[in-house]
Amino acid sequence: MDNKYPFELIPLPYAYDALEPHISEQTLTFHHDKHLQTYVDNLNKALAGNPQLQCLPLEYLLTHLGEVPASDRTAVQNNGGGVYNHNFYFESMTPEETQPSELLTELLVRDFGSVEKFLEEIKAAALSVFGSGWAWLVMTPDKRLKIITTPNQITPLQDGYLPLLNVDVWEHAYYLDYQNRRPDYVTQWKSIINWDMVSRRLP
Ligand code: MN3
Repeated sequence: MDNKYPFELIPLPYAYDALEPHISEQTLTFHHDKHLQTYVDNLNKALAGNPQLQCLPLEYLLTHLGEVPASDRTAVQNNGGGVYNHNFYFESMTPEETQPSELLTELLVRDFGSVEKFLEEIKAAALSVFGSGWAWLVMTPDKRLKIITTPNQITPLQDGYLPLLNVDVWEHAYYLDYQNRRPDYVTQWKSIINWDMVSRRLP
């Protein structure tokens, strides 16, 4: 995801109805075509008056927010984070059957006890997010796997983590399908994780 200004809406890597019954066509259509499009448009607006930032990849902008003029910094954080987090989320799901690679399995067992235990822990983290935010599997600078949460559109990049997997727990990610039942949404999400993608993100 080293895309630059002007940012464009990256198409979903599967059909809008591909994740049914876990996530409906209606939810994915609104989430991708409306919510993500708005982040893309507002990120472009924030960068339009800053030509010195327009050649920089999104990851660079998010980890060097001090280089963004103060008047546009919050807009770049919120909308740049929104673009990064959503592209990462949509790519982290698949209708295909996938399994963690041998290496990823080994690391999950080492740091959580088992793949099952990891899934329980990331679900608990997702349920613990108060208000809008994300739960993540990340790799720390000393190469441990760790579960973290971030509020709003903060990314783990800003804390020096390598993101491996995320789940969106903003209400717009599940309300049409599950209303207030975030636990049911996260349970269903666990069965559509794109483990091939997560495995490929390991360094
Ligand atoms: Mn979202």
